[in-house]
Amino acid sequence: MPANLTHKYLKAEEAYRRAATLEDELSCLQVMLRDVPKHKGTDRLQADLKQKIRRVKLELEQQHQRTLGKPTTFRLARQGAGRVVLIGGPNAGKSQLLASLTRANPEIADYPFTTRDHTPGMMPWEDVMVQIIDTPPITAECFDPITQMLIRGADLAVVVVDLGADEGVEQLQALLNKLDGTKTRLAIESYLDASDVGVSYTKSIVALNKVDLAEAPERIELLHELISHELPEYSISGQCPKSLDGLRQAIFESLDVVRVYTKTPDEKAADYNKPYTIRRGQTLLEVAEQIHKDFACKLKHAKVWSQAFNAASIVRADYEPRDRDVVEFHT
Ligand SMILES: Nc1nc2c(ncn2[C@@H]2O[C@H](COP(=O)(O)OP(=O)(O)O)[C@@H](O)[C@H]2O)c(=O)[nH]1
Ligand SMILES: [Mg+2]
Repeated sequence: MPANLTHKYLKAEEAYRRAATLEDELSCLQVMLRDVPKHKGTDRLQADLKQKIRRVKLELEQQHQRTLGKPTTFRLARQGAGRVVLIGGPNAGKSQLLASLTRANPEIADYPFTTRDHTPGMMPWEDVMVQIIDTPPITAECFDPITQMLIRGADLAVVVVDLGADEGVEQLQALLNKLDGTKTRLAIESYLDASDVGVSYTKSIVALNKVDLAEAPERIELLHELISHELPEYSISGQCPKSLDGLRQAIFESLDVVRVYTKTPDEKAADYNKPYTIRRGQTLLEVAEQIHKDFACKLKHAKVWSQAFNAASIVRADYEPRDRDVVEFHT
């Protein structure tokens, strides 16, 4: 046993001995490796710790895949104006970001693989809500089918990159490679590749996370030297709500949502508290369907107050609303 091991090291070693879960084992080993005095006399101990960490990580991933193999169905109702999925490597800060953007309470910890499940939350933006879903980490070894399914179905994927560790850049590369090996991939816009059956691209952005740390600028530079990707990037700190304004706006704008406020002929003003939301390019028919299934069939015309016209206009059901139009339906 090498001499002059710190108190912190010995405490972590004791906790490691008593660790009940693989997660606990891993976090203790990581503390031990950080705290072991770095000199020739501890070379063997350092190598030993690194090997143990590799082994526990492998076991964790196997455990993770076993538990994922079990559920065959997974249903998470769509809510709000759109669905956004947070993806990334271990420890990137996905759960922290979900907690900062929404009112959800995901588990946040400084060791990998804390997110066992897919946790949804709702992000308020102006007068709409956007559904945000936290996911387990994607690594070279592990990309669970539920996350894949969620990415495919999402309106936007936010790739969270860890600028707090040297591995952050590798993890991004591993994630991009992993997805490129499947039929679910990331791109500037969502589309289905017509020439390659079943290959689907989901609109994505990159969130460079933990810019509050001093090493962040260097790691961004490294990322740009090593990885060429086409996705828009946003620098954020999940722990600093103020730094998230740009990301929030980018998320909302990427959904390409149009808000429509409705009023009845008797009402003087529209209900501005609860807009109906449709995708840009959809018509008044889609709004009517959200109000009531039968309503769309009965629709004769509508009166629209739009910033695009000077005065109220009478339009037909195939009218494509602009954001923040006020609509009065006539049946
Ligand atoms: N410095 C810093 N640390 C962060 C930030 N966001 C998350 N972390 C830390 O990074 C670790 C992993 O965060 P977590 O959200 O659990 O990562 P996940 O595995 O991607 O869900 C935790 O110790 C967080 O406190 C950030 O913006 N800045
Ligand atoms: Mg997590």
